[in-house]
Amino acid sequence: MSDNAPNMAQVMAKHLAQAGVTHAFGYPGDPNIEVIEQCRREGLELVLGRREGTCGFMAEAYGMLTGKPGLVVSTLGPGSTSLVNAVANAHADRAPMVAISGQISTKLEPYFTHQVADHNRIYAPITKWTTRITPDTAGTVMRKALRVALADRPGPVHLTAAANHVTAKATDDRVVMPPLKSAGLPQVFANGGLADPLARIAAAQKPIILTGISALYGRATRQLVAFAEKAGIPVVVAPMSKGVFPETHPYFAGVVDMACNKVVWDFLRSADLLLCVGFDPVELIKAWDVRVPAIHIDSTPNTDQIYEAELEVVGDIASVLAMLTEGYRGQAKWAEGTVKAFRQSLRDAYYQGRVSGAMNPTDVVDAINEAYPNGGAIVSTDVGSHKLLIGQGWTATRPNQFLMTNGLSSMGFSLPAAITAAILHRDKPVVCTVGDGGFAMVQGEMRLAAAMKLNLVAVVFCDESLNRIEIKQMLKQYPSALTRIERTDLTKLAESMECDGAFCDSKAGLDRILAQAAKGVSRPLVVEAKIDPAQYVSQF
Ligand SMILES: Cc1ncc(C[n+]2csc(CCOP(=O)(O)OP(=O)(O)O)c2C)c(N)n1
Ligand SMILES: [Mg+2]
Repeated sequence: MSDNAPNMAQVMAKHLAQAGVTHAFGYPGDPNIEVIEQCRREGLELVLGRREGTCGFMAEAYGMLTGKPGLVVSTLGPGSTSLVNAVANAHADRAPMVAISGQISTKLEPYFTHQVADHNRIYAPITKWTTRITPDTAGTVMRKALRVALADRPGPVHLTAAANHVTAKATDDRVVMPPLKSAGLPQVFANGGLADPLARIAAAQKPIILTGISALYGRATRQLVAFAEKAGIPVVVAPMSKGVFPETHPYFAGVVDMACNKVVWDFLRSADLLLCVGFDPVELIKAWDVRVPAIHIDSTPNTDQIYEAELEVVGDIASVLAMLTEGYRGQAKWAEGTVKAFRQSLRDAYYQGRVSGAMNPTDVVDAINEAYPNGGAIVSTDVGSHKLLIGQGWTATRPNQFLMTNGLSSMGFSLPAAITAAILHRDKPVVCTVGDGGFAMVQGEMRLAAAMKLNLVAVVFCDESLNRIEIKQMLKQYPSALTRIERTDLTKLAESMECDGAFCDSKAGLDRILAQAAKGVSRPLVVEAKIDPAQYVSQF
């Protein structure tokens, strides 16, 4: 170790910068200021969310959109415990993340009580890897952290950096990048029967593709489209991966487990072979109830066993699909018209239950589709009744233009995720859709959006209800309990945070607001969209 050897925080920041990480989302406290400073010196843009939990969602969305680890930095004790929800969310959503928390100095940690929490016990169950980083392990731990966070399936790693270690000279200071992408020839696993996926597909009359986040994160869109077109197979998409297959494509066949889910499940049940292409069962809201033979095509083996697959083709999903397309010799399995008729039946179900004279939830989704046609915005959604609707109703045309949590499904995700999208894509409009409950959890972040001058529109589905749960109380004929939420005047709230605000209670009113907003906003805009939630009941 030479005199000018870097300190531990420098080694950490250098690894992150070399891995292509461009932003650090975080909240400060004594023991992490050295990490923050070294990230700054490495050229990372620092983003101060208003609490660690939302900083974590911002980092999660960074991982989703870029495929690089989202970096979030917290202090010890209350900072690290505040971050837990977002790290757990990234874990279930398979988003690559490096979360770094400070800690009291090592000589106090074993017995001291003030602000000391045992990170290992808190984070181990909700990360792919949790460890301490020390000056004599810094390079190796960072290399492993990056590799683990990015390896399939991706997810979060949590590192604890003690106050006395961050400034100490690192003895393990080599900065070496591990491979950050997957490659390699696929392996085929079969238990008797046909071990040739092409022969198995050839034997099927009505195969359907069910795709999901592993295909999205595996950047397999081009190959997926080519295969669906050549083999003439309809594609059903899992919610978080919306856009992995263009929803304007003649072979698009809906989103599973969102609004009108019965229609989509019945369609899947009508297949004689399912091709599960990067479909991650973490997205299933209900138990799997499809007794159709399946082929699992994924970057990881079918270790979940949520569905039975007679054949597994495991490898880089894009490469597997390219090989299948190359080798496919048959006719198109489905006529485009049949898929179109199915889409129409899904559409009809989607519009059921409208209340005339009121603004229905589908009106809000229609207004967004019309104001930003052809997938002309990056859209995020929160969790609740509105999510199930957006999940089915927003027309996503490209990958990485849609942000949703459907693994852990934590409320409060949408706004911080939209902020990340707006930071990364300043040229594109970003529309955050969110319920009034979820918005109330994180609305303080609008101040950050204003400070960063983001081109962001938050459309709040205002029904004075935690509707998704209130509906379930109604179905049990229970009274609403803990599910009514008082109205907030969102225009006043927005203005107090250097944003613009607008109120509407009709589709025409919302159309006017969004037509203007779609041209670009000089300040972030909060739209209080007062809806009648009655329509939701007929869709779920
Ligand atoms: C952090 C968190 N707490 C509670 C829940 C359970 N939950 C799911 S949806 C929902 C209601 C959401 O209400 P709102 O944001 O107003 O959306 P709406 O259902 O009304 O569209 C609740 C409480 C959750 N998913 N996440
Ligand atoms: Mg609500």
